[in-house]
Amino acid sequence: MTTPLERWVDEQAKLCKPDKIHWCDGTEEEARRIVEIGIKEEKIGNTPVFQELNKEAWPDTYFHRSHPTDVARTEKLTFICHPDKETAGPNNNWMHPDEAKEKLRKLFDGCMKGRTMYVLPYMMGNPDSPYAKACIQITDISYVAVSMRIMTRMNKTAIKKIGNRDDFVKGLHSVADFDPNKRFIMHFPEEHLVWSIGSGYGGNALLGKKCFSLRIASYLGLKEGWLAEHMVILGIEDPKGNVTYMTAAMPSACGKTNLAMLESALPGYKVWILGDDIAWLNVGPDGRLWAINPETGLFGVAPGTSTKTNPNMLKTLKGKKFYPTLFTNTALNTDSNEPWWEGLDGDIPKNLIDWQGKPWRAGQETKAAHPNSRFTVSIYNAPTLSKEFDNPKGVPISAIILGSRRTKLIPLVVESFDWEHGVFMGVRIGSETTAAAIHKEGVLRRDPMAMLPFCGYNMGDYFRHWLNIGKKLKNPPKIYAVNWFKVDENGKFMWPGFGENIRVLEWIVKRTQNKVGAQDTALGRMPHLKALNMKGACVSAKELKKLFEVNPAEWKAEISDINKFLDQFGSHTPKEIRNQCKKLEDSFKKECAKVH
Ligand code: GTP
Ligand code: SPV
Ligand code: MN
Repeated sequence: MTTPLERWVDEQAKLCKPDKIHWCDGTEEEARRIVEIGIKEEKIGNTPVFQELNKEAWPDTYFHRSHPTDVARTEKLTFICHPDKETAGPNNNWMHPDEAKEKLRKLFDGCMKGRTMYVLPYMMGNPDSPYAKACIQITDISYVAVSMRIMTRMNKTAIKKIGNRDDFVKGLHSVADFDPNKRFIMHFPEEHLVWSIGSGYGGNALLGKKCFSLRIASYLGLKEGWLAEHMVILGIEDPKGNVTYMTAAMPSACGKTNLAMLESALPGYKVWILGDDIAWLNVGPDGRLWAINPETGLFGVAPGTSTKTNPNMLKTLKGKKFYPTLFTNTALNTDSNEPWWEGLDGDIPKNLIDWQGKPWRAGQETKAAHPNSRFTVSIYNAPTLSKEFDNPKGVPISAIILGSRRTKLIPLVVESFDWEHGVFMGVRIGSETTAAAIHKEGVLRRDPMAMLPFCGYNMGDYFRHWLNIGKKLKNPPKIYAVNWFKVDENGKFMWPGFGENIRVLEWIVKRTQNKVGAQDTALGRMPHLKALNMKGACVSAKELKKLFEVNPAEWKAEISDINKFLDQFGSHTPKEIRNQCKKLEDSFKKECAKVH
């Protein structure tokens, strides 16, 4: 007797017509064999899928160069296929499921001829966790098969968990011929199903990540009463050894991985990582919010990573616990066969080829590493991995941080008055765009809770869902808006960031422990400047004051932009959110917020 899983795989094979089918068991031995295939047999254009890097400097580490048109998530080609458009909301591209399937069935038909179909069974979350989900992805490229081993718990457990069930999470992926005109990432939330074709890159192709753990899972969360969020999870240990757990939502390429890996600039503090991109949040029986990270890997931005900005990441990349580590679209030092990117320590190597394989000289206008070049590495390699990482219950969350990249306007840190006000702070997140997705860089776009590209249903309903979760929490976390990216008149970052961010986190920890006061302003509660530990920081008193400056004229324009953004959700926008916006407007009318 065949199982629903076997039948499903069989149907996909009939459609895609691969030469071979390989059911992965997720072992290291198997991963080594698949990497060999990527080195010797599989190619993208003329480039082998994998190239081995300098073994002494980078053991078990491989370089991958993507198709030149395939370097980031493609939001324009990403669709949420609910039966009706209203459920998908104005935040998503929508196509009727029947139309989407008809369109893609033609593209999938025979797309794996001459190739191997890899069947990847994987768990999102510890299999012992009540919050974990059993999933299957099909792919036709070694790079994705190996990446999924790093990013998820890929092994036979998922097959056991699925057993005879039909409601497992299904993902069908093919790189096809990488034609950007035939590239689509289609989500069918009702069926827990993703169809992705034409891209081998990150969030487009590793279907456990953004496609399932955010877009589909956010919809499951709406139905089942939990939240799937684009958030870091971290534990902050104070000098007494108490650990405070928090999550932080920040749009793509706005500092999540760096925050999760933070090396404290304040003596006595330690930051433990539990996750750098995705958090699933559940209301526990104790009325607190509990977080698990469904992933097991880090798919992080390489440029800017150095021993100065992120020493723990470099240690993680050199770690040897889990096979293998990958670099995608960095530059290469051809003398030493090592990866290189802008911002890495040391002198610029003499002989470099850029991310497309062309010779590159210092001073050249284009970047050597693609700005969205990334590494894929196991979280188990991190020297700062929290001992709670595998805890099936997750960790209890005392604070939620909401970050964004704003060169003006948003102060260094502000605490919300309460849950509802905090949800509003999340709803109004706007960020200046980066290279993590294909669009013009440096333009402000509103990105509520950093979830705009990842919410699998109408965002107005999502705001309501956040408010409802708050009602179930007896002990809700405190909520904070932060901004590491304010610049001075010369365009220079005013806040040193990275390890220095602990100064803000320390204040947050002390707030959750009721050990420090705050001052009420129109925006929320701000620290008394003296309460921030600035010992040893290169920030003058004048600059620090500027980091908290609030300009009512700028806020007037901001509030009008927020309202315009909310208009598109019509009656789906909860009236509580509109009221919060009105309250903010009124308080600016009454007084100009000042920090003393
Ligand atoms: P995704 O993986 O796309 O979701 O990105 P992310 O949010 O994990 O961002 P990441 O930590 O990789 O940082 C993105 C970029 O922001 C990198 O170039 C970092 O060097 C830079 N960055 C991170 N933290 C800080 C900070 O505190 N200050 C400044 N100035 N830059 C930062
Ligand atoms: C992001 O863009 O938020 C990422 C990279 O984490 S990707 O996995 O490509 O979505
Ligand atoms: Mn991300």
